[in-house]
Amino acid sequence: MSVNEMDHDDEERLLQSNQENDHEEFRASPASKYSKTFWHSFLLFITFIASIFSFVALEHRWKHPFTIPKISSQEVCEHATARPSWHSLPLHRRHAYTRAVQRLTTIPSRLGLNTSLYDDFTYIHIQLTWQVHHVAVSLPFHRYFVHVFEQTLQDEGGYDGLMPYWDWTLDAQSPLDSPIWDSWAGFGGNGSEAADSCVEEGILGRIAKPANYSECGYKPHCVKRVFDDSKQYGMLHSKQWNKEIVKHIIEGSKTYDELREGLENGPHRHLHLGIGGEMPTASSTNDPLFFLHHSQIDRLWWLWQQRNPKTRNVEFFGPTALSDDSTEPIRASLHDSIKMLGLAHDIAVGDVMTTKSELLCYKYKLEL
Ligand SMILES: [Cu+2]
Repeated sequence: MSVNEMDHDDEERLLQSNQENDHEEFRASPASKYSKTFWHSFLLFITFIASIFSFVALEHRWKHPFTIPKISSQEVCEHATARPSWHSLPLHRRHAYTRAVQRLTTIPSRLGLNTSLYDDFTYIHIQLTWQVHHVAVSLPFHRYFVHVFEQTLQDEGGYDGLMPYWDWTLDAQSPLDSPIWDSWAGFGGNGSEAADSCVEEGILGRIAKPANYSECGYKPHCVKRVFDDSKQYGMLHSKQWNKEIVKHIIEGSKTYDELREGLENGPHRHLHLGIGGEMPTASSTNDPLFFLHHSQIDRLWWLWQQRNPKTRNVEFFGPTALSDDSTEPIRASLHDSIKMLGLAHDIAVGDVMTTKSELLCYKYKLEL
């Protein structure tokens, strides 16, 4: 008998005995057979559920490679709180705000960059500059951008208030005396001549490495201000952002595009130009004044909307970033997406047309 034959016989005997055992088992205990089948199916079911979960998790991770904080999402915003005017905040609250901003410069990037969470905002503003300025989406983009900053200040900067706005019309008579320049309860003033226009006081002086990105890419540098005392526009161009000018735009703009254009090329632009230095560039976000300035622009759009909310809360049109390259004019739409490049979720313009929505929940005082 060969070795192979012996193996074959052994195998057959083993198989027979197993089958007998199986039959024995079946005859002896039908319940245990059922319980075995149950456990097999149960295990299969668990494996199936587990694979679905891991697929969903992987898919999510692929789409959102960074930890994106949940942006507040109320079912209905019933009690919107008013964002405060910088001028109305007590000094210690103003200081607390600057401390929270400062904290963001010490927290690692949410985008996975080698720089800070604060730098993320500048990085994104530079990346998107050509898509979000001088086009219809300019106002909704900045509304959402400021909201993401406000949430970040609250969640990671330890700030327990709403985003303040800088109503510069209150300072138009005497721009240099604005409380905004205070070095403890504000953002410091003009750049220092001795330091090549770098701002050395206030929060910008306290930050070890003030800014990491400029229009040219990664470039650690100080933040500059070069106040412009223009003959034509006045100190810091204040003749272009006083109350009369703003009133004229809000009361005179019949359409969204007219308002957007009036604000963006008027007070908005002249404030950036008047402060000078970093402010009139794509990396203007490096100057923390950016967010208070844009909160104010957001407020002016909001005030215009309140004058006819039914129409103006859905009125959105004007040029898009693609208009120039296309033979057919492309119409801006409420479905246009607002990208946040991983800093927060992308949304649609329609999601931020009102500040009392599933996404946003704030208001401003009604008076101009
Ligand atoms: Cu901008």
